[in-house]
Amino acid sequence: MSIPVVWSPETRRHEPMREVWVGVPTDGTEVPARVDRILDALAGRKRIEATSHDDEILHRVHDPALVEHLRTIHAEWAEGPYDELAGQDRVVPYVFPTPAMTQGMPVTGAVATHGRAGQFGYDTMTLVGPGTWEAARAAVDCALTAVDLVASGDGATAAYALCRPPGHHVTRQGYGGSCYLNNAAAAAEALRDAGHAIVAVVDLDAHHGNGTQAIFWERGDVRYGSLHVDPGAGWFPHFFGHAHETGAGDGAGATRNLPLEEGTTDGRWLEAVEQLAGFAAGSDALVVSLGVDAAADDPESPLQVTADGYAGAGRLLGSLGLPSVVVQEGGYHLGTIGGLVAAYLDGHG
Ligand code: SP5
Ligand code: ZN
Repeated sequence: MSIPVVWSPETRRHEPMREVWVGVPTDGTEVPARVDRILDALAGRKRIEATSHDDEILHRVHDPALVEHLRTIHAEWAEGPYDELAGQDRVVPYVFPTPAMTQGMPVTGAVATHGRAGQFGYDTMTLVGPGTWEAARAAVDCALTAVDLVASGDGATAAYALCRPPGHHVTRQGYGGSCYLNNAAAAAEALRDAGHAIVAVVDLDAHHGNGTQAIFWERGDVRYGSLHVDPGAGWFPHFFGHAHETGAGDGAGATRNLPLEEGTTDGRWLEAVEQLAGFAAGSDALVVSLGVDAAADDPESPLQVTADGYAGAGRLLGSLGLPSVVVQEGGYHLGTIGGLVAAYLDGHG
């Protein structure tokens, strides 16, 4: 039986328009058309619209203050003078209370909207616009509906959630990297609730999923394994994703990072996927963070993976035979993303 596709029309409502990169507005890459390109390529599969879920799971993987911030911040920004004064209709932070500023002192929440933006947003590339909340929240519903399908025992041993915007860069209390809410983390938490004692998250996106890693860093019941372009070679998210990051406390040894050289092609990439399949083996359920931005045509990464590579990854992870929720992450080349997702899902089976 082919893997069903869970989606929501609401996920089209986030329109990033711009990403402020090194201080300069550039065109947004994580565009609504991604949804339709992927849907087109998956036209032959059973399609299920996401159902609404409450915030209970979301509030366990995120600080409720982050969730409330994302729900309300754009309306608050729109009431302020930012569009009129600065020509900026979307939320962009500019001061960040990192340790460079705080030095361990108690931090008092900022009153100004433009100050508060930097308490939750950790980069300038991830703007919040009028439909961002609705889309991000619908993406979480896609992930949770996919878990329902897999957990209900009605025959679906795998389901694909067409989540947009993506989520793996979102930590417990901070958003960035074109992500707002961590869909894969919500799926992993929901699979735990469904009775799966150990859940493995395998992250195939070209970038390290620092948010998912952070959320489960000290937990032994959710493992996180990722292969990605080496942050040590100068790539986003820069500060995380090195091989020496392996978890702490109860989660010691439950994080695995496989940084890859720029230009990595299918052979070496699939060896790394095989290592991650070994890392996930023995767990009770699987979440795949399926970014297809490792592909050769993708503008956001220097990895050189082909559709055959993604099909091979699907076969390696599908052959674990675990209940699986495949969650969409990145992938920005509109001409090829649909085919890459289809290749992975065909391989996973
Ligand atoms: C989910 C996901 O794949 N997020 C990746 C975010 C990484 N973005 C890094 C951007 C670095 C600079 N890009 C310049 C292009 C500006 N449009
Ligand atoms: Zn990515």
